[in-house]
Amino acid sequence: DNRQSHESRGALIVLEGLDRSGKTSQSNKLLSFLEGLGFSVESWRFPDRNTCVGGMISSYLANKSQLDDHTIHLLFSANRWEKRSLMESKLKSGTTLIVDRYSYSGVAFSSAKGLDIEWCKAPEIGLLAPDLVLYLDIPPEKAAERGGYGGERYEQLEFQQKVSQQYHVLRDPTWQIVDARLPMEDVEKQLRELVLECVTACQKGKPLSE
Ligand code: DGP
Ligand code: NA
Ligand code: NA
Repeated sequence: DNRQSHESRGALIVLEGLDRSGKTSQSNKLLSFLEGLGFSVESWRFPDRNTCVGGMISSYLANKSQLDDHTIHLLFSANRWEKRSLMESKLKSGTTLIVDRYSYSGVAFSSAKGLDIEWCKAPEIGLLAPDLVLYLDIPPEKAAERGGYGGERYEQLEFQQKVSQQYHVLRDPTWQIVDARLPMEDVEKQLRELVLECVTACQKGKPLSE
């Protein structure tokens, strides 16, 4: 029985990786998996293009507007900040969040443009810390072969190679690296185990941190 007792919280689980690494498909699969086990769970993604700030980001990504690199960096961060309080209340009320991209994308993509990495990290301070980061590891060349990029601003091999290097610098002990070249079912199986372990630890009282 996986129903939440009143004091147990949900887990903040983040998927990270290059464009075309399979994050979106895997978050959908994790959502159905956890729902099937009776957990309260939602799937989120950043950027959240449905807010005003998200609309500005979306237009920038589609090359319909031009913004200074620092400006767009802060908008991506603001887009996470505007969801922070909802995120906290969901987690505290026992809902697990599977989040497609978070602060690590923020720092990896902007520092790949040459912005100072510490400057990039600063606006993320105070956001909720993920309990688990699932990094879908794929060589940029392999990702580029997968059905083509959608044509948004960052979806170019040379840039994704730089992003990949920056992700490498950002790895920390909350990360689990999964080989995203494996068949989808194998990736899914590994993610399921990692996620279950994490959700259980959070239910048992692992504290939420910033
Ligand atoms: P997606 O909707 O996951 O395809 O993300 C859109 C693009 O924006 C993708 O190339 C990754 C990039 N991105 C996501 N989050 C951030 C961020 O916080 N900062 C920057 N600079 N780029 C980001
Ligand atoms: Na994309
Ligand atoms: Na995606």
